[in-house]
Amino acid sequence: MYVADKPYRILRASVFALALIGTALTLQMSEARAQGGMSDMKKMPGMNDMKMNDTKKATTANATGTITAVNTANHKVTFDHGPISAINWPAMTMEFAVAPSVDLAKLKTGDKVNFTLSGSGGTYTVQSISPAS
Ligand SMILES: [Cu+2]
Repeated sequence: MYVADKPYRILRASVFALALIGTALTLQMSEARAQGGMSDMKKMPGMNDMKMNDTKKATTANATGTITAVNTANHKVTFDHGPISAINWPAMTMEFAVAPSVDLAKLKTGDKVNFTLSGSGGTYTVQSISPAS
């Protein structure tokens, strides 16, 4: 009984592992697509451009999400966020670097928040976080 059961369990474990890899790849692809979409997104001249030394345009965006992790040591926060139309991103869970001015001590997992992003290309930094009503 046990011997006959074992190959099945190994097979099931393999299928599960493949499913996980598939999910990871899909997530990476959607992230890449979101980032690729950046290049033809708004290239609005704005005040932010004046602060930038590089040739990329800075974009700011507002987003809403739920905090799923607070990484105080690296000053990063993970959000399960909704679609961010300003930068053409779908809803996803991801970690962001947070500006030093934002106090992470006030934040905790499960908080529903509004937050703002600033950055260019695929790299965005959270500039502010406030409780969502
Ligand atoms: Cu995202």
